[in-house]
Amino acid sequence: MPRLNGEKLRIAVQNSGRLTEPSLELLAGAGLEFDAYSRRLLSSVRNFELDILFLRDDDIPEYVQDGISDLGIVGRNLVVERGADVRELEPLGFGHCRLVLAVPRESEIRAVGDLAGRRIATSYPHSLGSFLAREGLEATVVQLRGATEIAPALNVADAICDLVSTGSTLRTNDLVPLRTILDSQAVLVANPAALELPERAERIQRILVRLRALLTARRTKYIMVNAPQEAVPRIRELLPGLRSPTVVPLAEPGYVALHAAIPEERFWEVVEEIKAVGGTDVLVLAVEKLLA
Ligand code: PRT
Ligand code: ZN
Repeated sequence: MPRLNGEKLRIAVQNSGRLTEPSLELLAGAGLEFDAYSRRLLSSVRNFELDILFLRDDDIPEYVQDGISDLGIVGRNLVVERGADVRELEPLGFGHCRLVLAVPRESEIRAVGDLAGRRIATSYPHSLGSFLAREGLEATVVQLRGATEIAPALNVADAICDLVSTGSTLRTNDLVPLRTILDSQAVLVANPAALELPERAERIQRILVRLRALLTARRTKYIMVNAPQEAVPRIRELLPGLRSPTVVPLAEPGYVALHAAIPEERFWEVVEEIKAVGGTDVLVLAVEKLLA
């Protein structure tokens, strides 16, 4: 059941954990004004018809699926594990991790196929079960609620299936990764029925536009570069900006400044190429919001 037209929109956010700060920072960065210092169950956004619900991350997929909240910010890993019927609207660029199969360094298990007939400890039984089924493997799934990484040392399991971000937990426990079964990050999810109600869908869309403007801006750099006039055609080809770059004449005859917004992932490559064709004095600025 979606929440009814006219009722305030709700977004569920983890109440205390890894995703809490980046989620709130994202909402604030998108221009939503609210007080979250006390982490009550609910906080009202002052300048948008939206309430923020603070929940355990484990509950968020179901709350959004059941329409108690229209939107949620949660790890994709949990959405997949719960098989929640929600729509993923946008990856949010934080909370990156991988669900990984790992074994003790000294283990004779060398490949995924060697897991047949073995015990695998995990708090992701559903994701692991689907992976084993896809691979046509039969293994015993040992369901744990946490501290999966110590299961092999305790001889509770021969392998583990757990989330990894830096890999330091694996190293500390002398475990080595065998295979990644899911790539995850925090995602914005929506109740599918809410997306079918025009008035709710329209408000969800407005929030999405604000979030995307911020996310795109975070992935973009604004660069200004000085160059001799004759290098402009070549530099223009190098700049993958929104439209063509802005070209401004400099006081020094024969010189111009080029301004353009470029994607962060191509930044260094582009700067090197610009310098190679005569560009100098590269100035780089962060972008606050970007609406294409
Ligand atoms: O109380 P609540 O249920 O709300 O919180 P929680 O303890 O269940 O969740 P929390 O805050 O630990 O994680 C929330 C979400 O963060 C997860 O669902 C993932 O989407 C995401 N995330 C990103 C991670 C990690 N990275 C991560 N490294 N969640 C957990 N870990 C754990 C992992 O389980 C392992 O124990 O960190 C350890 C490995 O980390 P590295 O850095 O040593 O590899
Ligand atoms: Zn949790």
